[in-house]
Amino acid sequence: RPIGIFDSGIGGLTVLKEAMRLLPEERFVYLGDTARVPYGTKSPATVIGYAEQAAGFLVSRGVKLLVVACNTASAVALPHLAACFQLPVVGVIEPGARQAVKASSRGRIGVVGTEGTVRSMAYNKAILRANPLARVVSAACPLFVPLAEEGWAGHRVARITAEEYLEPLCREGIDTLVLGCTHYPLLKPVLSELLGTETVLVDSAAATAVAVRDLLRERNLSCRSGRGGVHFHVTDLPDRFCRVGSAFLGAELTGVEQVELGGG
Ligand code: DGN
Repeated sequence: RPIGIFDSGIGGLTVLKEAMRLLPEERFVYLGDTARVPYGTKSPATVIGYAEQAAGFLVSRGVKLLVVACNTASAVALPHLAACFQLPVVGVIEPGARQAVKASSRGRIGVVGTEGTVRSMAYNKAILRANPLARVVSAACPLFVPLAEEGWAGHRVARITAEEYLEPLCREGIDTLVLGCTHYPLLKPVLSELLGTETVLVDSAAATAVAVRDLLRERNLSCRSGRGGVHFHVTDLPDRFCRVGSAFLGAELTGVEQVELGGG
């Protein structure tokens, strides 16, 4: 059976990329809710409703495990999804938070994400659960999303934007920065140039792929001899998803199917 993975749009492809790299024998079903993106600016109630429908679609495809690749959806909807569906559910927050605690030398951890993720304090709480002595500062960086989608992650506009957003975190003397949004791994070069080598960048996408592998092993759900592969679904026309998404996945996107999610 395949692994189900959803996001509000193309961003979750950064999580899929890491998961496919780590688990090449597994099959994946990906859903990008492109008709309703962004989730990052919406209220928790709205995001919970969207996430339930997205998860329901994947569960109806017979997936064995659900990956909530969207940070915003993970931040507000994870307990609801785990209660609604009878299968293991992995979000991106917990793995990213644990990785940050491990990587941090002085426990001064910065978190960047969408407005919804930052407002939820989900990373702050998860980090403090793993290290009650940590000091967490967070900042919403909404402009990083369109910059990454525009292919401007390496542009000077991205550098100036990052300087503005990260200035308060730098003032706090962070030693670790969690990239708490699916789009931010694309800005890694700009961010590491800005923060210098002493600040560790934690990529929630990569940490989540490891958590998925560990959970599959633990539950005896790993596929040992498959040929892998992925089937893509979107809720709006596939054109933009294919064009913009290939930079996120690092591969061509083909055979993308448009679907409708029930419940409106
Ligand atoms: N996928 C979203 C996240 O990781 O929070 C970013 C895109 C969005 O919905 N704004």
